[in-house]
Amino acid sequence: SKENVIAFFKNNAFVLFTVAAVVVGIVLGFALRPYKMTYREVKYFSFPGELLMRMLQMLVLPLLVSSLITGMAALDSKASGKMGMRALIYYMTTTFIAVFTGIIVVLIIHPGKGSKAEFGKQQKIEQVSPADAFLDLIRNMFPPNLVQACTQQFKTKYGKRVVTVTMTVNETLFNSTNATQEVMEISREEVIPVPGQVNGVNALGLVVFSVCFGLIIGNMKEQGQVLRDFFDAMNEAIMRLVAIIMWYAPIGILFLIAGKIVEMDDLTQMGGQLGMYTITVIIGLLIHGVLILPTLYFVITRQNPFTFIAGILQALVTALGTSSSSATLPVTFKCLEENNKIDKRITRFVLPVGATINMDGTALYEALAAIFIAQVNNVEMNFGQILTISITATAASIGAAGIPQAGLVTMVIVLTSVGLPTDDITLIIAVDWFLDRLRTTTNVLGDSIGAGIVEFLSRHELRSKDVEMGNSVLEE
Ligand code: DAS
Repeated sequence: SKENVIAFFKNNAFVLFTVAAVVVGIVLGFALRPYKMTYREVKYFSFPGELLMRMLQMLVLPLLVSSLITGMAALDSKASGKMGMRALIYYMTTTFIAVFTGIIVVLIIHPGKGSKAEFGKQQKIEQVSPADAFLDLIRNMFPPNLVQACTQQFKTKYGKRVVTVTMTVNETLFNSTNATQEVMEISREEVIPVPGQVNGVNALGLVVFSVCFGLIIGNMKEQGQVLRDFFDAMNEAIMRLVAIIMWYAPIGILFLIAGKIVEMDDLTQMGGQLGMYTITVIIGLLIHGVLILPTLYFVITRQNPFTFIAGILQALVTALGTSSSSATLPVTFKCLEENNKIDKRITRFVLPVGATINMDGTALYEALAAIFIAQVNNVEMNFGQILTISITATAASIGAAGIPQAGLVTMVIVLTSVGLPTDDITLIIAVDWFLDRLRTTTNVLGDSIGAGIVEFLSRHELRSKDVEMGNSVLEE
């Protein structure tokens, strides 16, 4: 019917605009590079992109809290327990597969080959044990001050670049033995605001709180009704705001990408080891995103994974443009619910948690980068060290906030755990802005496919709940 055609065009117009924005952004960026803009000019030029980041980020906190609370309150504890288990198993399995893929790829390609660098710093660095990293992760699940968890951030600087880190990472670093000293020194350096930078929140702590709170008010009968209605309405209102911001997204993405290309370092730096390293990361992410995750989806659901991916294209492009999985969260919600028709009880529950703790791209990246740095320093990693790297890379990906270049900072945990020099993070900074976008896209893909798989596995619970509530079955 005519309405369908219009709806179809509307949905696809968004995707078309967004993809076109990426292309135009790249072209515009390269066209403007010869003019060698000053720092201030780049800031002015990227302003529309900065605005998009701020708008999306503005929604993340209320969206995360309201969707999780309503999502949990809508399920009984047995059903949510089962779904939670499924989601956690999916997150852990895919993260480990990602780490494993990263390690295999970097060992085979060996991008750090031919390095003559002396490795003299080893003695100076004390090791952070994987236990430290793990304890910090748990510690951050319980923020002592909820208001602070919403606002606290921490900026740090590696070389020329400034990175924002949330409390989650902050505490991990500050509490870990000798890394403390180094990070404190770094944090004292001058901090320059960069475009696209967003405020961090301790999302992990808020997720834990919201899950518990939602479960409680779900069991509170009439007394809890006012709270359930409140968060339900809040969630609905936020999603309407998302719909409006989506119209602005292509413009924002265009300027985010163009601005980044204008200010990036010369590509000649990309030769040699760094170039090989970039290619290795790309190959690893492709294997995970194009091969492993779609296969997993197909094996479990028997549905075409690429139709599913087509539905979330706009979220993937937004991830590419913003390099932040939490800023992308509102778009991921919209794509999965509207295009892929994933049940809201699943998305509300799985997506906020996924965007916070499930980062396949980051996990793959951290393990790969750590081994690359070892290769550059001519250090052979033994099996035990590789095992340590895989554990700390997993913890570091869970602890990393969904904001630009957070993964670069949590690298400190991985490197110190095997006694590699943290200073060498500067070796990979030049390409991180680019690789960050790719791993963020992989992170968002992993979360989305996870939502699809958990929905499929939970179809019986969803259906029986529908019957019990008298809803029209399998419709929402
Ligand atoms: N860019 C982050 C994200 O949003 C994670 C990272 O830096 O690896 O997913």
